[in-house]
Amino acid sequence: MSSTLEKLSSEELIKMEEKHGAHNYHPLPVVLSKGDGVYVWDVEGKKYYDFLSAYSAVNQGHCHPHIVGALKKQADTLTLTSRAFYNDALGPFEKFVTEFFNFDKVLAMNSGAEAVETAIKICRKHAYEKRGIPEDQAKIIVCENNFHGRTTTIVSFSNDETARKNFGPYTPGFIRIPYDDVDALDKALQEENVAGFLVEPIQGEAGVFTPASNYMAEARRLCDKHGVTFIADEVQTGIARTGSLLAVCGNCSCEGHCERQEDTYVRPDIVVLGKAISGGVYPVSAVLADDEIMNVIQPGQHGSTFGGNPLAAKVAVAALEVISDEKLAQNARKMGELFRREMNRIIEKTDLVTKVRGKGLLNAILINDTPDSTTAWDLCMAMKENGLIAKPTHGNIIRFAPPLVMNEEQLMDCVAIIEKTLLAFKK
Ligand code: IF1
Repeated sequence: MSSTLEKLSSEELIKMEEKHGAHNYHPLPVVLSKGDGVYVWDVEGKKYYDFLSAYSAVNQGHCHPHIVGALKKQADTLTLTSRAFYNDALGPFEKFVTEFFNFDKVLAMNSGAEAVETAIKICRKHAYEKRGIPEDQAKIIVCENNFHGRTTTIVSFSNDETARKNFGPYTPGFIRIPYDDVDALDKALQEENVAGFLVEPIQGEAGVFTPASNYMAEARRLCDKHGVTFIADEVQTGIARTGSLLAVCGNCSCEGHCERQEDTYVRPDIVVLGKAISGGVYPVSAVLADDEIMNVIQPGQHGSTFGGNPLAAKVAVAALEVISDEKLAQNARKMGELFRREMNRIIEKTDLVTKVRGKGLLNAILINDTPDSTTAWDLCMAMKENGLIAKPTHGNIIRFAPPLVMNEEQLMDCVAIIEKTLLAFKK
């Protein structure tokens, strides 16, 4: 048995995962052992810019001292009570979060998928008990190319065969429509027993598809017109990633976290949060809603062992304080505009990239090759050699999502690495 003190190489650690771990991922061959702010280091000590941020969970930067400090302090005090009893951390977390996002109530869970499942359950229950939809008949509208997690119910309404094949039988009660298509939404809302519309304000995994600027406002208008619950999945786009506290509204009603980005203020009925609500320090997710909707959940009807535990509560409050105190939404907006300007400048110099799209610091470039080509992967491998790590999503699209604490000098350093890699790349 090798001693845990023995320093294993990247190669040895990759082999160890291959042998002992399920093969449910195909990571880039880099083995990280340290993170600080926008940087990560591999086991051999090579330094990289992190341009994925653990899929937008590390918006506040790796190992942010304020968040890690909150974790350490609470870890020495009380980590888990279960909800069989009260504790002195959950109430203050719930007060902080509901005031931060301007909703009456929050239901804390652990993973993003759990929070999406929670939103689906609340939406269905509210439809039966408050909107008179016959029990077991509720339908929820979702979009083509959605990604909301990997539970059996969630993959039931996915159209990504890799994510859903051979996981049936599938959960019924979902209608799938094209994304960013207001007419298709209006038509689907006229079907019988529609309870909700679940949508990502920007489709992340699908390849950072940014819809028309009025799509969320139109979704709000149509859900109001048909009396349907509007559910925004902000697990990836939320917590300042797109230049606003929440992507759905393009601003937030709580002054100070970000200024108005769109001229309309869109407020969903249910918001789903995860990832960066804890700054990537601890699994925390949450569902926000007002009393009229949230109060359909009564004691014993939903929960989880770790949901809203003291450690999660303290970490999440600290993580959100960082978002506000360091004005990360404003920085994401400014750095994102600079990044897309620079990417468009580079696109003029190479036929390898056809487009850049995104909002705030959630961006992606489209590689001029087929989705089944290895070009995007090979480019990520070349960028890794040049000190920047990112990973393709769906074949020929590379997502770029650095921590929101990135400053202009660091961003321009990353642009130089991307430009150097693209201009030197030979297919
Ligand atoms: C993986 C990407 C995928 C999400 C949205 C809910 C969840 C996610 C909008 C579920 C999770 C993660 C999952 C991770 C890779 C990453 C991801 F889009 F961010 F890149 F897969 F699509 N809603 N996204 O993006 O949250 O249960 O994971 O906490 O599964 O490979 P989770």
